[in-house]
This record gives sequence, C-alpha cells and structure tokens, in this order.
Amino acid sequence: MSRTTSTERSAMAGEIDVVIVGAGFGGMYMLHRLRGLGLSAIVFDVASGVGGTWYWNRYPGARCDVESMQYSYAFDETLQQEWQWSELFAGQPEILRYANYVADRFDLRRDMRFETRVTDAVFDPATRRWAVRTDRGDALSARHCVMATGCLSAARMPDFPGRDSFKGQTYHTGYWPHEGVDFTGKRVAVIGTGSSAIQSIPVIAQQAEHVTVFQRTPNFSIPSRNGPMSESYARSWKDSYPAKRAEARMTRNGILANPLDKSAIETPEAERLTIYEQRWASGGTTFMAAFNDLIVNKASNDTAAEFVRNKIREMVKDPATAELLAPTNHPIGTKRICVDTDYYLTYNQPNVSLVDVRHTPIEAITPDGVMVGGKEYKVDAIVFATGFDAMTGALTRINIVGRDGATLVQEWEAGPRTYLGLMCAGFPNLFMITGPGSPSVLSNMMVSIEQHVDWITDCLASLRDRQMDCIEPTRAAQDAWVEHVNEVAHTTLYPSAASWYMGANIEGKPRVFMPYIGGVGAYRQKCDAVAAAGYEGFVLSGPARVAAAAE
Ligand code: FAD
Ligand code: N01
Repeated sequence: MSRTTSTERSAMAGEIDVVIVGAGFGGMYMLHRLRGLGLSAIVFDVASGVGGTWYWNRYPGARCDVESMQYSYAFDETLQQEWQWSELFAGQPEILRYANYVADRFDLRRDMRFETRVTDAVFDPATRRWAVRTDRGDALSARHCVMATGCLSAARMPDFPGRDSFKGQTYHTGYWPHEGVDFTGKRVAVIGTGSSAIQSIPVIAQQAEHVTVFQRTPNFSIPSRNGPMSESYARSWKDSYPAKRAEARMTRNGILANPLDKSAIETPEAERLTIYEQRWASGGTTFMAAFNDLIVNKASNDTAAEFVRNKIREMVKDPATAELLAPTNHPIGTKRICVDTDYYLTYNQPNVSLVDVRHTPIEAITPDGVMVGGKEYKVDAIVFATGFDAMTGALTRINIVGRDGATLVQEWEAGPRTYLGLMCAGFPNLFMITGPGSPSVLSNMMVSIEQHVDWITDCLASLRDRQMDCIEPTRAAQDAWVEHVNEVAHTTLYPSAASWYMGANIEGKPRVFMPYIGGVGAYRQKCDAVAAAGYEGFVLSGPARVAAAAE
C-alpha cells in the first residue's frame, strides 16, 4: 500500500477555479465538463494513472458486473460508437484501457497530477475559497472542490493480531501489485467472501497448490454468464444508444434489466420457479429484477433466497460445504449481490477448502499462516479480500474543515449527512460525486457519476450566470433529506443486514444506511427540480453576499 513517486515535479501554488480529487471515471468526466465551461481545474490522484477503481483493483478475475455496453460513458456519442468491448462483462484490464483511451481522447492528462494525495481542504469564509494541500507540497486556493474520491477506494485491512509477523506475502484485492502475482505452487489463504473474493477465488484456485477460504458471512452470488461480445449484440446497443441510455437513466438502478412488475409471493410457485430459472440462466445482477417486491417483502425475498441456496446445494458436492456457503443470515440483495464465474463449483476442486470463521473468528495471523480456534492453517500467501471503508472512508481520510471550523469527520460523527448526496451544510462549494445520500453504489455507477457531474456543471454555470460564486445547502434542507433517505431505506429489507451499506464492516462506524434507495430515476427528477426551482434548499451568495436562494 506504499506509494512510490516516480515523477518529479515542482509544487503547485496559486488560485484555481476547481480542484478535483480523484481521477477515476468521476474525476475524469468532471474535468472534461469544467473545461467546457471555461473553468480552470486540476485533478489530483494518489494513483500513477487514471481509472480509479480499475487502476487499483487488479486482482485475478476482477471485472465489472454491469454489462459493458451499459457500464461505460454515455456523454459522447462518437466515443460510445467507436469503443469496442470484447466481452459482455469487461475485465479490469479492458476497463482500465478504456479509461486511458478516454483520457487520451479528451486530452485530460495535462490537467492531472498523479502520485499526489490531497491531505487538507480548509474553507476560508473571508475569501470563500478552499485552501487545498497535498502530500507533495502543493498549496492551491480553489473556489470549488469536487470530491471524486470514490465510494470504494479506501481499502480496509482488519487489524488481526500478529499481522505483521507473517513471513509470506500479503495482498489486498484493492491494492493489487501491477506486475501481477504468480501463485503457482503456493498455499494461499483468502480472507473474505465478498464480490472481490468471489471473483478472485476461482482464478487463484486454477494456479495455487491450495486455497483456503476464510468465510465470515456467505454471500449470494449469481453466475455472470459472461462471454465474448458479439458484433450483433454490440450493434443492438449502438444502433439506439441515446434512447437506451435515456431509458436507463430513469430506471431504479440505472440498468436496463427488464424488471417484472409482479410480486414473487403472489405468483404461483411453478411460475415463480420458471421465472427464477430464466433469470438464473441469463445471469447477472438483474436476477433481483425478477419480481418487484424482492427487496421490500421478506416472504418474497425468501423465495429468491431459497432458490439460490438450492442452486448452491446442487453445485457443491460436499453437503457440509454447500450448507456453509448457503447464506441464511441476511435477505438476498441486502448485502451487495455478487456475480461470479464458477465460484461455487470451485469448492469441488480438491485444492480448495472452506473455513467458517463466523462462530470461531480468526484469532491471529502467525508467521506461518492463519490461526482459527487454536488451529494454524499454514500458508505461503494471504489475500485480504476484506473490502473498504465504503462511501465515507476516502472523504474522512482528508482533513476537510468547513466554514465554522468543524471538520467533516466531526459533522459525520453519527453518520454521513448530506443534501442530495451532493453537498454538506457548513461546507460551501464542496461537491461530492456519488456521495452518501445519493443512489450511488446501489446503481450502475456510470449513470450516477454522469448525473452528478452534469448537475454540478450546470450548478457552476448557473452560479456564474447569477454572478454568484458560493453555494451551500441549508441545515433544514439537509435534515429533511437525511430523514427522507432513512425513511425510504426502512421501507426495505436493506437495514436488516450487517452490510457495508450500513457501515457494519467497520468497527465503531455508525450504523446508518448510507446510499439513497429511492431509485436513480426518481432521484434525478428530484435533483433537476431542485435546480429548476433556483437551487431550492441551497443558499447562493456572491461577492456582495447577496442571498438569492429562492428567486
Ligand atoms: P474511483 O474509481 O474509486 O476513483 C477515486 C479515485 O480517487 C481513486 O483513484 C483514488 O486513488 C483517488 N483518491 C481518493 N482519495 C484521494 C486523495 N485524498 N487524494 C488523491 N486521490 C484520492 N460499479 C458499477 O456500477 N458496476 C460494477 O460492475 C462495479 N464493479 C466494481 C468492482 C470493484 C472491484 C470495485 C472496487 C468497485 C466496483 N464498482 C462497480 C464501483 C466503482 O467504484 C465505480 O463503478 C466507479 O469506478 C467509481 O468511480 P469514481 O471515479 O467515483 O471513484
Ligand atoms: O468487499 P466486501 P469486496 N474476519 O466488504 C470479510 C464492489 N465490487 O471488496 O461480510 C473475517 O463486500 C467480510 O465478511 P463480513 C461491490 O460493490 C464489485 O469484496 O463482514 N472476514 C466480507 O466477506 C462490492 O460489494 C465487484 O462478515 C472478514 C469480505 O471480507 C464492494 O466492491 C467486484 C473480516 C469483504 O467483502 C466491496 O467488495 C468487487 C474479518 N475480520 C467489488 N473483515 C463486481 O463484481 C472483513 N471480512 C462488480
């Protein structure tokens, strides 16, 4: 996880319109749009290149689980026509190539500074500007900050006793070595069974002498049915991209999934099973769109959960292992559903074993392996597939100090509070892309990223037109939004799971359902209505401090 600085450059100083933190898909598109407004902007990223998630997560088997024809930028028709995806679900190397292609095509790099961590952003109420500092000595005064820091970019390493004593190699899926890892002949421990583990275990097991998986919570996983992208399938999208993208933007998750508007529990069993079989056969996350009440009605959810459990029992030959892998402690979909290639079948291989660490947690990492219940599992390498301090971690790791001297960490002590997931009261001119309180991680992130970037761009253009330079949400608007986000979450089954959506994977993190589950379509309409009403719920001000929130 150490950062190497391969490029020399002198520290930056002076005034700029916008500092963007993060050069993933969010930061890249933000820069492109701000240039279109004629604003000066600079992007900082710790990484040595663009791509964010797809720069860091180079573990074996890493790929997206939203179809590539949908998990891609929609803002430029020529771009979406000319780029060719090779698989239905692109792998990490291809997505990273795409990010680099976009960076080149739109000449983004000249305003990007890599291998640079933004450490501080402090608002000065006198100048209404942010003082931004980095770990390479940059000190910029920015009118606006856009935090494109990612929801799943602050990797989390559990603090197992003895972790540093391990004599072999350790890896975190979110910081995978660029040169790759050769596990040939190695005994490998994988800790965790979330999406990253579920993608990587089958690939690691093809190479390693033995893989021991340490599972605390089994997850539901649906086969991806990935395959080569056919010319005709790509064409079917490209021929009507604008219309399809427009339709996706108004869906619940930003994905065209053919949702069935029917209750699972009210559908006769035989018909229900046929529908599940069809969804299972076509694969992917759209399994959850099989019925309209899977995420709100426990009885309906149980039918889907049991269907998947039965599939696991069919696939995994050893009944005890199958039962361990079959999730029973949370409704299906309330932890991020996983998508795999041969995950369950991998447990039929003689070189793969599963250790349950729910009831007997990992006690320690020893010099030679992993200790559970007094038994030492000797390994040569440990893969930590232990996830992220999701949604808030990348933000709270920066010293962000607002108008009244309070830090973001203090403001969010009891859980993140935002207005629309875009801004926080007390932190003027600081925007977040896919922040907590927006649909974000519950959606096709490309759709949500583009929506936020477009909204922020329009907002900055509007401020300029009104000769304003400062925008901040009111506490009242923020409180009402937070209440709404909670209220909607509690109409669903989501809060019943100890998920990272709830902050449950981080000790001491407040248990609050962080994303907005009202759906990307409804959310977009709300954001647009707020803007159309003169930025309702925000206070706009200018050099003369003219308040013009609602004209
Ligand atoms: P990121 O891509 O996370 O980029 C944020 C960048 O900010 C990082 O490069 C980071 O280094 C930088 N940064 C953070 N803090 C600082 C700082 N203080 N100073 C400087 N730089 C900083 N979403 C989907 O919709 N579909 C998928 O199939 C999907 N698959 C995923 C698979 C994996 C393995 C992971 C981890 C996530 C996946 N996601 C998926 C979510 C994914 O994060 C988003 O789709 C998207 O890539 C996020 O883009 P972003 O620009 O918002 O953030
Ligand atoms: O992380 P996770 P991830 N002892 O938090 C376990 C996206 N993504 O990197 O569930 C033992 O899901 C933990 O156990 P538990 C996607 O949004 C997408 O896999 O807390 N185990 C869990 O099993 C995803 O949801 C793709 O009980 C410990 C695992 O580590 C998100 O990123 C691919 C432990 C962490 O799972 C995060 O996924 C990859 C401990 N002390 C990622 N601490 C796609 O396919 C943690 N664990 C698109």
